[in-house]
Amino acid sequence: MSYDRATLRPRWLHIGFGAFARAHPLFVLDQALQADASGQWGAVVARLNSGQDDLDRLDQAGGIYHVLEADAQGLHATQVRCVIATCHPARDGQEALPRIIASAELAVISLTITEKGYCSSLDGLDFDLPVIKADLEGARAPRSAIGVLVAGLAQRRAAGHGGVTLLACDNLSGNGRKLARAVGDFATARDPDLARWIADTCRFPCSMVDRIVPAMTLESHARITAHLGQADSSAVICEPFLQWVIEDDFAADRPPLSEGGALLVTDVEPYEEMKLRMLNGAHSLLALLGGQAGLETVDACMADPLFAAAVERFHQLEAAPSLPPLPGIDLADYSAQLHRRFANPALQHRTAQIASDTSQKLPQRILAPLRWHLAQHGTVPPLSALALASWLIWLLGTRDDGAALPVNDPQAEDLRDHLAAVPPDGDLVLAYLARYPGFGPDLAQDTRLADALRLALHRLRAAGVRETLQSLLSETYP
Ligand code: NAI
Ligand code: CS2
Repeated sequence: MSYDRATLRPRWLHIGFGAFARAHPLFVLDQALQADASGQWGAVVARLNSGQDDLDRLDQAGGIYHVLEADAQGLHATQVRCVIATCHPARDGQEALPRIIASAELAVISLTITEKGYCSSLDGLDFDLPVIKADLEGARAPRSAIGVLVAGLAQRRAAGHGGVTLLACDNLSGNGRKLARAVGDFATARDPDLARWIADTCRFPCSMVDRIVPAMTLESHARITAHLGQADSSAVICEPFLQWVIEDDFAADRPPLSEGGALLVTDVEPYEEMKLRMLNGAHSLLALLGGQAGLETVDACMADPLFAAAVERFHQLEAAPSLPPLPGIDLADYSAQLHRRFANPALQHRTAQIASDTSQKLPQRILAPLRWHLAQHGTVPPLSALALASWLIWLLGTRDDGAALPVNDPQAEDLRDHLAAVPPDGDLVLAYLARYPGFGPDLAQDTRLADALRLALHRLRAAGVRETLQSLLSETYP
């Protein structure tokens, strides 16, 4: 049912108005409002560093945009109308976002700021990051999402308003807890009383978010224009599937998210781990190995029996065994559904996109299940080892056919410098284990992992991805 936009109030702030935000949290909010708009849950959307143009274009379109679900049958368009204002610090001033966070009406802040936006190491806020150092020095207005949140929450407390719900929607294990920790660490460094107020009054529910939303391209914009009969520069194309499982832990009013299709539960972790290890783990496997083999999209990988078989084996023998049972969910069915979703030819989801920020993705996707295998069986799952070795090859720079690999990662420069310092007869794997922080102290010193990575690297370099997969898939597991 349509709702009256004029009645909406700025009650929900979304930080990180990228492709995913449009097709997932804001889409769900719009669906929720269609079911029940009595809570007046209007959204303000923001970006922090780049993308001011995106917000200007959304303003020009009156805050309304389309989400186009795509599959082999074609496109299905839905209008999203819940955005009532936009905010960008470069356009509206550095004080604008903290002011919105401090406003009495605001109740929810959701975030899709990518994994690196949480500015966290394996152990809380990463105080070594230049942006965090500068934000904490306080000589200028904060630029990191964490710094902006804390500045806004400080103003909110000073204004005497209650706490808000900070809803993390990025692909991280325990995303709400990570956000709470980063915000808490930052606030503690600024003002321990503020940190206590945040811990006492704000809530940071974890959430599992799922919908494949590839980055937009000129071709996808042209498809949308042809379909709608007009351009919509804020529109996105995504898959029809959508899942959002949210920990039912809100500070004050809760928007009617169940009515929008979200599932509210007491414990999100089993859903999160299932999705991160099965979907995202397989995505990273395909992105790294497929990209190294020269395959440009996920559906092209799935159309290749070798890669499809690798995903099946990865699901069955590497990801699924590491997961606790989840009542009502059959992991074999979930795997089959993922096969179909990955094979969607209408998405053109690029392996290079998924391979970006791999340093931020490996811990929750590949290394957590790998740790489980080491602890339970003392073995390193071979496809996971291959994915890790492939990323080392990405860092070294060339695909199997000699073309350059398009690395886009916040830790790439540091890792590459470190790898470049290894002499020709030196041990690249040891340098990789010692330098990439995602391994953590336990894995960095694990000789079983070092051996498995040396073997995987040797196979990939000597035979390339295809031949390595072929022989690996004919072997039985250790
Ligand atoms: P995008 O590139 O379209 O948007 C990224 C957003 O994050 C932008 O608003 C950008 O300004 C912001 N951002 C980037 N780095 C930041 C930083 N250091 N600090 C603060 N903000 C920063 O990407 P997209 O597709 O919207 O994905 C964003 C995140 O959403 C992903 O990293 C993932 O965690 C989550 N997600 C994405 C899915 C997808 O299929 N695209 C599905 C499930 C989750
Ligand atoms: C992908 C995810 O880019 C990536 O790293 O694995 O964004 C994936 O598309 C989503 O998590 C699907 O929900």
